[in-house]
Amino acid sequence: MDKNAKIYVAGHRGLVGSALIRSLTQKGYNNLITRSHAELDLTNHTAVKEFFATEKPEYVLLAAAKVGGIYANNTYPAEFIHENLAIQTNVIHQSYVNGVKRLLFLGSSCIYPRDCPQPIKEEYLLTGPLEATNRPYALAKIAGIEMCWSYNRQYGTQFLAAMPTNLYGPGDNYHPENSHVIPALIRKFHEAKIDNRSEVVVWGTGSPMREFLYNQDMADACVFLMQLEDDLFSKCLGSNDSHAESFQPPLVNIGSGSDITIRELAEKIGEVVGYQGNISFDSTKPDGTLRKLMDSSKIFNLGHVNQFSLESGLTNTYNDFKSIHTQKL
Ligand code: GFB
Repeated sequence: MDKNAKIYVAGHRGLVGSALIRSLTQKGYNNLITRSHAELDLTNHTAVKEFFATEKPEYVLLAAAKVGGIYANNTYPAEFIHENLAIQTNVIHQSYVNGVKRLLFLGSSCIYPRDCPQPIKEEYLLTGPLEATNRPYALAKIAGIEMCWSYNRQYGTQFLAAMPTNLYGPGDNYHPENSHVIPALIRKFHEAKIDNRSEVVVWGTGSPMREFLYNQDMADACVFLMQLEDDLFSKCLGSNDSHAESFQPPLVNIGSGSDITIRELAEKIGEVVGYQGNISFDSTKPDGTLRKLMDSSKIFNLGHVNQFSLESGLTNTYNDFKSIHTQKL
């Protein structure tokens, strides 16, 4: 990508999108296009069509999505499938119509079957039933991957899907119910510390395992992929042969390479926040998938290296939480 290339970051105010802007700016890209939700509703076909026809971006990073944790996915399934299908259909199709050179479509590790062998390789896609709590979201994202694949096959586009593991970091959503586990627990532990409460209740049994990646590492990995030389980028696009014996979707996993239990995570967050009380578990709340550690060797073998440990990432995120949210609580 040329430093002056016109790059559209969809979802630039989100957890990944905001980190993408930082990463691209830091690497010298100076022609970034953004639109807030109020300026451009990506579920509106006509608005997206007009935006692409006017702006003609050369590269697209599709980080706009309806996202949330286990409770939000389970409670608003219609919104998760409808909004995600609409956003990605409009952006991917208009990217094709307007000759976008490369597009990166972001999803999530929940696209993989619930009971996958671990660590999860890209080719395990569509090999088994999905986890029920986030199936509508996962199916929308799988449709997006298939759309990238189909357009590459029929139109010769260069559309790649990147599937991050569970993400966290500054700029996250700290809502008590709709958020993911890290921002939710940061808030719970912080409030318990401030109120001198002796117990924090963590959802589920504490035994599920999760792999976590800091949002800046995710953004740097995305920019790394977009900057690959043509031959390496083409390899990431997998196989365009629909009759190929090996199943190779245009898919790259982006993870940290290790996972921990929710119990261990809660203890770590308690330490970062400086909470002295007890931790208990509410097993009436869903656990979700028991384990979803991804095999990220594809991107690691290309030379990408993550920079942030879980400890340093959690500390940065807690500082972000305090700076932005303490006043409002
Ligand atoms: O982060 P989370 O909602 O995402 O939950 P998933 C991870 C684990 O943390 C689950 C437990 O086992 C939860 O039961 N947990 C414990 C909590 N306490 C809390 C809490 O206070 N809040 C939350 N949210 N969880 C999401 C999917 O699944 O992962 C999305 O729903 C997406 O579609 C995302 O794929 C990456 O890993 O279970």
